[in-house]
Amino acid sequence: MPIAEEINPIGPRPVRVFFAIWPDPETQKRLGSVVEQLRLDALCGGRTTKLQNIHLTLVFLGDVDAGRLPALSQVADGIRNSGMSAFDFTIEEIGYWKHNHIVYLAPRELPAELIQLVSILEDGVSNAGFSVERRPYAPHITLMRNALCRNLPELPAPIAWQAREWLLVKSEQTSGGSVYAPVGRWSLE
Ligand code: 2AM
Repeated sequence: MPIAEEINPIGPRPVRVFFAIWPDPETQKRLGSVVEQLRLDALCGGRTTKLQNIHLTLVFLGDVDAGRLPALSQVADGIRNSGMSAFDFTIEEIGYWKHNHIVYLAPRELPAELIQLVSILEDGVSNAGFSVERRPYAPHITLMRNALCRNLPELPAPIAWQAREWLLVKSEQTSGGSVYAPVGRWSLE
């Protein structure tokens, strides 16, 4: 029997985690109201993201051992101490990915600060020994899952988002869908 299992009979406990930014309650409402405004449930069917779950993922880590969470927080502490800037951006696009049946919102233009934060986070976590998916970053806010859409209308109006902090979030899959819980938060200056 491997030594690790003798010490901890339960073995490593994987938790699914990701770094993300979360909208403030007003922005959250505006983003969520797009579903109703555009009648997306009638148009595409599928499952609407709960208001409190609306977010923009920065870096997805997937399953990591729970004992490694402090190492992830340390990476984020180091980045915060190097003074990352707060930034504003605008959500102007709505789209549909056929391959995974997701309806999403996205910014048309990516602020330099967002790109910088993602790239510093990716470098930080991979230097700390975590594996990060190196596929091109496609920032998006998932609005609906299991959707089947043909043509989508345009977004009625742009939605402004002021990013002032970023979070490390734990994701649990339950029968009622994903439940997200923040593990840590770091402010942007
Ligand atoms: P999604 O909404 O497009 O599924 C929690 O699952 C967050 O991580 C979601 O924003 C999810 O994006 C994103 N995510 C899940 N799997 C991912 C992967 N393999 N690569 C990048 N992001 C992923």
